[in-house]
Amino acid sequence: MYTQEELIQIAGKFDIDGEIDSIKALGPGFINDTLIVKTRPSVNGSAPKYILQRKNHNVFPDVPAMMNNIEMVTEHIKAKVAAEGGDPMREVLTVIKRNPATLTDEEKALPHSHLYHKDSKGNFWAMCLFIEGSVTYEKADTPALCFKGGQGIGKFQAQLADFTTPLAETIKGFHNIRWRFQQWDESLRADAAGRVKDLAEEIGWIESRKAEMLEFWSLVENGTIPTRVTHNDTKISNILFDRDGEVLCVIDLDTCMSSTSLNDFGDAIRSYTNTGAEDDRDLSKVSMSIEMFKAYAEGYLSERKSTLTRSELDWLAFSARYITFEQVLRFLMDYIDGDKYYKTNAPDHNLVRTHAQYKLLRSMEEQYDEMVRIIKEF
Ligand code: GN1
Ligand code: MG
Repeated sequence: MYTQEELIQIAGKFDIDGEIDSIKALGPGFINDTLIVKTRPSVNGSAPKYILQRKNHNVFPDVPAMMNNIEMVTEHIKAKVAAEGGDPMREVLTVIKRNPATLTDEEKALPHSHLYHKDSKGNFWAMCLFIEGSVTYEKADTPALCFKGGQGIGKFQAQLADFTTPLAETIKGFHNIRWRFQQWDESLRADAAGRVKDLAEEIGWIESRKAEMLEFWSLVENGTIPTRVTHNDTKISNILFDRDGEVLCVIDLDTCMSSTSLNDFGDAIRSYTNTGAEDDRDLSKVSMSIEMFKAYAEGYLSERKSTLTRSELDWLAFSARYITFEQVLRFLMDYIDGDKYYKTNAPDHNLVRTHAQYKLLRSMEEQYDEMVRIIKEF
């Protein structure tokens, strides 16, 4: 826990305009701590706000390299937006750098030290500009919103299609199911929280799908499915919309790195189309809305149809099952590990998430033929 004074001191390490008024928690992130920094109105009346984040260095072992990824990617998109006559301060995140006056000689010698602050407790902080008039959703309430979200992710991928500088891998094997199964075997063996004995059914859900998931991933490994710069965490709450429902920009770029574009599609379907919550205790509420699937796919393909390869199009519908399966595995694995990765609000929170995501996966499996048909239609 940090006091308001400590937070003000941390925020002061960054190059912000104006005097800090308050710093408060924002949003339900599972990994980082996110805060909003408000400033007092200046003489010209402006009072910019900032997003201050404590980056979770247990999850992201190299925060400086991650911040460098984010800086490079956002600069690339900024140039694109500006060239197209858009507003580079609203249509892409703006990384706020360190106030140069606060950088010590020791810090200056470290890589990318202008992009983060490491405090006396050993925690890492980074800042970006808050975009005024932006809204986020935890759940898509209309097909129109799904369509826009699909367009937004499609556009984001398109803006980065010609980005060729290698990006650091911020989390090893993030959406690599072969690696996840290695971690899984390790978790089962360790049984750190003594929970494995009660999880025979859930473990069966994972093991029974292992072969089909690895089969899909081997197509990425052998290059049949290409690798591109992707976001890797495209849940609906990671998009900022304006008040008219238009996409402003994609946020939470911590996992932006090289992977298959299919993961972005699959993860979006996992979150946009869920008729319930990701951690719904009432499983009767959870299912995949085919209407929302159709709307998202249409929006996404309106931006990407001509640039995706045959193999990407062929596996697009399956990617939703792949990522949802991976999420079931990750929540269950964290439950088995004793809740080390995701923030939880109850002792069984990760198990509740596991069940809810499994219900969603089942719903996708049941509607799979229809999903494939819809993609073909587009
Ligand atoms: C995490 O960072 P956040 O809270 O948007 C997680 C995603 C999961 C998601 C589940 C770095 O997303 O991979 O899909 O929770 N991010 C990381 O809601 O693990
Ligand atoms: Mg994230």
